[in-house]
Amino acid sequence: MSDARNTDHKSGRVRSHIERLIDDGLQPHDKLPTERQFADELGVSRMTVRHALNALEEERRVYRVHGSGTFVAEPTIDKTIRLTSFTEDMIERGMKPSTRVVDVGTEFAGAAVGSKLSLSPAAEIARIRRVRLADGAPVCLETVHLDASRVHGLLDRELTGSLYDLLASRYGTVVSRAEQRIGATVLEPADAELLDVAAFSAALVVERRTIDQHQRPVEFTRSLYRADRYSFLIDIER
Ligand code: 16G
Repeated sequence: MSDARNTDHKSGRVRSHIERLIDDGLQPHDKLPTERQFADELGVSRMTVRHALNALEEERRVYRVHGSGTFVAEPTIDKTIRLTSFTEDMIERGMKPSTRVVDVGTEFAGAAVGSKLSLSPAAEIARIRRVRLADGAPVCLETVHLDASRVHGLLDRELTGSLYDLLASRYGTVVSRAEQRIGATVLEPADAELLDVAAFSAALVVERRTIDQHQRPVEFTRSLYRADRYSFLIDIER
């Protein structure tokens, strides 16, 4: 085996060892043994341990604090780029979704949202702001905009379940495709409080414009995801 492959092979073994250690009972923010301890225990060089830790840090399974050591990271939710609802996402990941409705109301579409929903700026839209939770922890703050004329009575309903299910079962609207823009931002203090993180924490901002089965725009949603709990996974093929 060449030196490089040998190093890869060894650091792969160290990495599996550390992953097992995490899976078998360590909790988020628990401290891991030092590089030296791993090296002594597994009979490899510290460099090999460092390679393994680098890979785990890149995958956000661990994080390092300069001068203190390496710690177990909070699990992140890898969201695949398929058109799924928050509820489907969480269930697929074996987590329990729940929702806290922050506020709902109607307002004028305005120029920006109107153009996304192909509505006049003076048209009425329904606006729903909800915190979405995974296993009880807030991960996302969503602001949904819908053409109010297509969702009569929606805002009087219980909105703690799946919006996509409600749109399909009550209004015959099936989401079929979406355009999505993903960017980086920091959370304003009020939004940070809703997501239970410090003001100005990093977040991913995702704008989604969803199209229904008749090729009409249904939803324009701006979602703020906690950057420490969320990442997007993109399958690419050549
Ligand atoms: C996702 C969508 C959001 C949609 C919601 C419906 C992204 C970026 N956003 O959070 O646009 O309104 O799912 O989920 O994926 P629900 O059916 O569980 O309410």
